[in-house]
Amino acid sequence: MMNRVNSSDLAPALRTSNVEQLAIELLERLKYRIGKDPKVAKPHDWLTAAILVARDRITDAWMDSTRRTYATGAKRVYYLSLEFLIGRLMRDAMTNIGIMEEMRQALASLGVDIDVIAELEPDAALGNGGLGRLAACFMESMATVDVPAYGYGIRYVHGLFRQQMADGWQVELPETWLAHGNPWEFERRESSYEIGYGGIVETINIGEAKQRFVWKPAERVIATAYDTPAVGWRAKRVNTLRLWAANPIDPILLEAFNAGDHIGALKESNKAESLTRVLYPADATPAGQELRLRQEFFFCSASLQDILRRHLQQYPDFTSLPDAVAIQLNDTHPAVSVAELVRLLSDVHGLDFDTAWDISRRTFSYTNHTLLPEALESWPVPLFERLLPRHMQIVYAINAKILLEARKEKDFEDQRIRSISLIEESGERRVRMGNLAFVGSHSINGVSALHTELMKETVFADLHKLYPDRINNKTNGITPRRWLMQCNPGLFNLIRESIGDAFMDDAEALTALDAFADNRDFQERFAAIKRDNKNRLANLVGSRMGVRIDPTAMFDIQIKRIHEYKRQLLNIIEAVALYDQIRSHPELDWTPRVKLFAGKAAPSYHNAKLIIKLANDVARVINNDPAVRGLLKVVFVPNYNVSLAEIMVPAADLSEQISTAGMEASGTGNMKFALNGALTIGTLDGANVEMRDHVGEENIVIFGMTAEEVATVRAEGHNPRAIIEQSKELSQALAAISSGVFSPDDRNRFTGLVDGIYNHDWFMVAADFDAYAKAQREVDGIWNDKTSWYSKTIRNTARMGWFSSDRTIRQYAKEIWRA
Ligand code: NBG
Repeated sequence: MMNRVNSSDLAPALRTSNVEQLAIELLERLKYRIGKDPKVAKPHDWLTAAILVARDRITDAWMDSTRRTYATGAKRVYYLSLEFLIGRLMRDAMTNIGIMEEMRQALASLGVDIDVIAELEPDAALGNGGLGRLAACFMESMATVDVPAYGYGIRYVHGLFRQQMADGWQVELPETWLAHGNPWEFERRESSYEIGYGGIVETINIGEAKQRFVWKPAERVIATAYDTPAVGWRAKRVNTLRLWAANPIDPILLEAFNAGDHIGALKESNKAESLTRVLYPADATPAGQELRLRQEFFFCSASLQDILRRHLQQYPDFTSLPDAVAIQLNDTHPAVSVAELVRLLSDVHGLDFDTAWDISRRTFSYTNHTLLPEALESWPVPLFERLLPRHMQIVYAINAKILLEARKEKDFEDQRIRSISLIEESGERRVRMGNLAFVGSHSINGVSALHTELMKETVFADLHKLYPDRINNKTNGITPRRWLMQCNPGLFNLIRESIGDAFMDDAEALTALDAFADNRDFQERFAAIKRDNKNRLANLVGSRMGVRIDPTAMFDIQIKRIHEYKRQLLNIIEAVALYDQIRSHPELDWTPRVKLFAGKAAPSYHNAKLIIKLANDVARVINNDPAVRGLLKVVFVPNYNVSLAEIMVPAADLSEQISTAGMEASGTGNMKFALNGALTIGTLDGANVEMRDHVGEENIVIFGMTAEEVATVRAEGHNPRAIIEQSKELSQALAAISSGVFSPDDRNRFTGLVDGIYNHDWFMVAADFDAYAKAQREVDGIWNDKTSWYSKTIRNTARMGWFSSDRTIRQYAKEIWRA
C-alpha cells in the first residue's frame, strides 16, 4: 500500500489510527467542532474535520516534544523569516504521522474522496519563491532531524497574489487563503507583545558617568501569536511555526464613535491591521517602503520579546543566552533584530552595552540568499531614525565599535572603512542591513559552494577580510517527503520495491538505485511512471487552459519566478529559433517537444511582465501554425504555486536551470526536478555546480559561460551586436520578435526587450545563445536513445539524496547552531 509506514516506527506519543477509529473521530469532529450533520456536510467541512483529526494526533506529539525540550535543556533554534512558502499541509502532515492510507479509507467509508477534499485546501503562499520555500522545507527538516526549533514570521492575511492571464498579460488578484478559516492554527491570545514605532529617546543619568536610555514610542500595536505545528517525518518531533498578527491597542475609539465619526473611530484599528495584511510581492529586490520596514521590525521585536521571555522561564539571566539559543536570520529582512536584541538586553533588561552586544553577536547567525547588488536592503537614515530612533543610536554605536576595530588592522584604508560601514555615505545616507546582519552575527553563510565563494569576493569582500572566520557554506536542500514521497507516489513506490525502505529515513540511501539504472525492466517501469505523471499534467493543461499537449513529447519545463537573470528569455528565443528551423526544414526528424513555463513576476517589474506576454504571444503563434505539425508547443501555465509545482515537477523530462552564471545563489527547483528523474540543462551556476559533481557530468547537460567568464566580459565590455550578427539562428529569431511576428497587434511591443540584448546584453543571452541551442540538440540526441535517456535520469534520482534538506539542517545544527 502506498506511503504506509510501519506504526512501530512512529513516535510513541502518537495514538493508534485504524480505519474504524478514524471514521469515528471524523464524525465526532464534524459534529462537535464544526456543528454539522454528515448528511448536510459540504466538502469543506470534511476537509476541516480531516485536518482536525490529524491535528489532534499531532498535538499529542507536539506537547511531548515541548516537554522533552524543557526536560533536556536542549538548545533552541529560532528561524526568523519574513516568508514561509508553505503550500498545502494536509498530505504532508498525514504522511508524516503515517495515517494517509487509513484516512483515505476512513473518508471513503463515509462517502468522501480524499483527493477531492485535498484539492480544496488553500495553498498557503506566505512567501515569494525560493527563499520562502526553503524556510518551509527547513521547518519540516528541523522537526525530522530532532532540532528543537521555532519558525517566526508574519501571518499575512493575503499571501502572494493570484496570477491570471488577460490576453497574455499578467494580472494580479488578491489571494485569500484564510477565507474558510485555518484549521491548522492555534491563536495564542496570551502570547502578545507591544511593538513601538517613532517617538523619542530619553536619556537618564544613573551616576558614575553612566546613562540609561528609555525609548518612548509614539505609536504602539499589539503582536498576537498564531501557532501551527510543524511535523517531522514519522512525527519524532513536532516544532512550532509562530506567525504574528497585528492588532490595535484600542480596537475602537469610542469617543470618536459616540461623536458620530464612525470611520475615524476605526482608524487606529485599520492602521494596525494593515501592518500584517499583505506580503510584499517582490522577489530578490528590496521593497523599500516604510510599511515593509514596519513589518520587519514588527515581527523581529515580537519574536525577540518572546524568545527572551521563554529564556527567563528556564534560566536566571541572559549570560547563558548564546548557549541556550541560536537565532538564524533568513536574509537581511530580520536584520533589524541585531539592534532590537541589543536594545532589549541593555535598555529593558539592564545589561551594559558591551555585554549586550557580545551576547547578541554570539546568538545570531545570518544567511545571505543573493548577490544581486540591487537586492541588498538599505533604509534611508531619516526614515530609520523617525521610525526607530533608539535603534538608530544603537546602529551608530555598533558602527563606531566596528570602525575602530577595523582602523587597528593594517590595510584598512578609507575605501575599505567606507565599504564595511553600517552607513552608506555616498549620496543619500542609508543604513545597510547586510552589513548590520554581518557584523551582528558569528556566522554568515551562503547557500551553495559557488555563491559562498562569490560572497567572499564581492559583496562582503572587506568584511570577510576583517572577520575571515565567519563566512561558511551551507548548500540548500529540499525535503524528500514533499518533493518525492508525496508529489510522486508512483516513483516512491517503485523505489521502495526495488531498494527497500532505508531511503525513507536517509535519502542518501537512494544511491542503491544506481544498480538499476541500466536494467531494461526497471527503465520501463520508471518510464511508465513518468508517462502517468505527464498524463496528469497534460490533463491539467487541457482542462485549465484548453491546450492539448502530447504526453509522448519531451516535457521541457522552466518554472520559477520571472527574472531577467533566470533567462526565461533565452529559452523563449530558442523556441522561436527552433520554430524557424522546423518550418524551414520540414524534412528533418525533429524531436517533439512541449516547452512549459510557469512563474509570477513582481507587479512592478516591467521587463518580467513583458517576458510573460512574449511567452504567451509566441505560444499562440507556434501552437496554431499547422506547419509545425505539433512538433513544438509552448505553454505558459498560470498561477504558479507550490501545489502546481507538485504536479509539474514529477512530469518533467527536461529541467531548465539556465541562469546567467554567478547570479542564481543556489536554486532549489533544480534539485526537485533531478530527484524526480528529469535531465537538467543548465549553466555552472548556484547549486547546479554541486549537482553536476553528484550526478556525474555525463548525466547533466552543462553549457555556457562560467561565472568567472561572465565577470571578465562584464568588466571588459562585450559586443553583443557582433555575436548576434555571427549567429544566423539568433539574429533571425531576434528579428522576428522585434519586428512583430508574434505581436501583430502591437509590432513594437518587444523592440525594447530585443534592443537590450543588442545594446548591452547584461544577462549574456546573446553570449550564451549558440551554446544553449547546441546543448538542446544534444538533449534531443539523448532523448532519441531511450536507453541512454533513462540510464541518465535514473542516475539523477539515485544520486540526489545528498540534496535533502535533512543534510543541510544537520550541517547548520552542527556547524552554526551547535544544537
Ligand atoms: C533566493 C535565490 C535562490 C535560492 C533561494 C534560497 C532570494 C533573495 N534568494 O537561488 O535567488 O535558492 O534564495 O536560498 O529570494
